Amino acid sequence: MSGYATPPLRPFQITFDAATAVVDPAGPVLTRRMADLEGLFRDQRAWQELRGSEKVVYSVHSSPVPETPRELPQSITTISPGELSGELFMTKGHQHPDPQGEIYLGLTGTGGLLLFDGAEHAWLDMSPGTIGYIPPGWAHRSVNVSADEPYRFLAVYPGSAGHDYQWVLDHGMGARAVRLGDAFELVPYGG
Ligand code: PAN
Ligand code: ZN
Repeated sequence: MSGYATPPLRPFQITFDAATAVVDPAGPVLTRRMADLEGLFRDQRAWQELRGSEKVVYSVHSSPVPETPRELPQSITTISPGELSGELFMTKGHQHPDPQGEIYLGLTGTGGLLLFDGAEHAWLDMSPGTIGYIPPGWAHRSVNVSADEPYRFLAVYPGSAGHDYQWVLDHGMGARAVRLGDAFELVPYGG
């Protein structure tokens, strides 16, 4: 299977391999490279230079549960270790147009969940076994804070929530995660 299943769904089991992110049965797989991350990194000149890079910044493996009302889709995201002018590799980030909660479960590596409600930002450290709760109305972006290991997590979200990427381009995320020696720091979004 390589797409979403058609409701009504029968009960079924989904296995996933935390070491590879392979989901079985498989739904859609998304791969994000630099070219897909336009307008998101602070250093736009450095982004322009790397926009043709084949390097995968992150991938998203979904199960076949569709993004339709009353269903509960899931996906596994893997963010490569890396940075652009110090800014750590991250997902695009989005807001759910129909505000509803979502949970993330850390699987491998170490990362962070950056949340922004338009006024205030919050940061949750994520590692294997951590559940990060995203309340309704908080835009969210994930960041790999490790210098050498992929960060991988499971997301479970309401099928009717939708995904608004323009919101982050318009409002930012309140902060950015940048490398600081062996660690990282959060700096103001525009800084
Ligand atoms: C996650 C994200 C996934 C990729 O499944 O969609 O981590 O991040 P972007 O969608 O911001 O590129 C989720 O939050 N779903 O709602
Ligand atoms: Zn989401």
